[in-house]
Amino acid sequence: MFEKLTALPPDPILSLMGLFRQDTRSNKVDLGVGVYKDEQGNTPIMAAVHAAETRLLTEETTKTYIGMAGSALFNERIAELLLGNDHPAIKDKRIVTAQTPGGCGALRMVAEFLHQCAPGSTVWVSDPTWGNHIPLLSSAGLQLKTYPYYDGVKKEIRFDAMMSALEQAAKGDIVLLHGCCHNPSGADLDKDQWHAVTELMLRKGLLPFIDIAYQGLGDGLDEDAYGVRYVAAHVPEMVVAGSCSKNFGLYRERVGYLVVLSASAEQAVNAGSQVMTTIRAHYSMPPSHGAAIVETILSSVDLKKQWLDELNVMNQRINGLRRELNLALQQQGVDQDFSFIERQKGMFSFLGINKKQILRLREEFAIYMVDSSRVNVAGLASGNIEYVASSIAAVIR
Ligand code: PLP
Ligand code: TYF
Repeated sequence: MFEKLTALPPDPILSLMGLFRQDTRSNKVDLGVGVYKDEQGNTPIMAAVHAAETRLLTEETTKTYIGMAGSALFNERIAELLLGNDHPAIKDKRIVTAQTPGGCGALRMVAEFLHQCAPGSTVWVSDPTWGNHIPLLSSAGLQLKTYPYYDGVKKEIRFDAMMSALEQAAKGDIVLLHGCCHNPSGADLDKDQWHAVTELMLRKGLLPFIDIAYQGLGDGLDEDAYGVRYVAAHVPEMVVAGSCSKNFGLYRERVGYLVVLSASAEQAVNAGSQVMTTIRAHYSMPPSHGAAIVETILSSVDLKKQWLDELNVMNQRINGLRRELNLALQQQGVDQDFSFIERQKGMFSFLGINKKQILRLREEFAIYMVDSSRVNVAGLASGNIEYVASSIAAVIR
């Protein structure tokens, strides 16, 4: 059965991680995979996570199965973190939340659920979008179309072109939006743009699908959730796929969640039963440990404060590195304007350099980034920023 198989291309981001690991040069810099790094280049376990784990170790009493939706307390706390405590969608019991294996698990379960509701529906994704969106959504049977999003020359959102494309969408089509910290461009919708796209989706009967994997790593937890909260307050139905990988640093524990907003509490009950059936058909129940950590942190005043402080340090470090990289490039006397790096949000920006220059950075300077020129800003540090800036200057001259 397997003898006719051919090898498929690897995930370009994860395979770059492997190349970086094999590189023995001591000055190597990893700007590839989107994980947060501290000044020393480590991705540490957050202190609040460690403290919550210690509590769990002594207080956890059973390892029996949890249900298909995961932990009810996790689901309640995470919905509050996403939407805010007093959101009408929560008060009106119009949402169903389920703990999932990472944001990827949430994306796939939402896609399966949507395919179950309306087989073969069309999802509009931004051009460009995160590479994994394509297999995660299309493998569930959804059709993909793209709307223009990022202008690589002007370094800004192509908002008019995006709106014109979405005007062509048919009633019932799905629109995938990044809640904040757009991966890969770092260019986010502003408030007026969120209002306008919400109005368009309402008017045309489109279903909003928001992927939020970086809440708290842009401007702050509430600021980064502006779009999700606004859309949820104005539309009858929407779906959300969220991740705790970055903002809790729980990557390998696989913690995420999905939210389905329905038009009424009665419809939410039915939607919930459909979501659980979907989950049952795939993995039955999510892993517990990571979500138990999140729920412990969000249920404790002191652990929550500790986590918020740590998250603030992370987002301030990223925003500081954005300013420093722009400044360091200016000091190299480059002709290009890199001020867009300062305006963009989250871990990623496109440097806007070509493949040859990217390869030269990797081979000659041991600086790694994905082929699109997307860099993970969090991979910079005061110890390497001059080196990175001078190397970029060398290859773009
Ligand atoms: N969505 C986006 C845009 C991402 O960048 C990520 C990245 O890690 C995810 C979803 C899902 O992440 P995970 O499955 O690791 O929680
Ligand atoms: O875009 C990134 O770098 C992160 C991490 O298959 C990631 O979102 C990359 C590839 C992948 C899963 C996660």
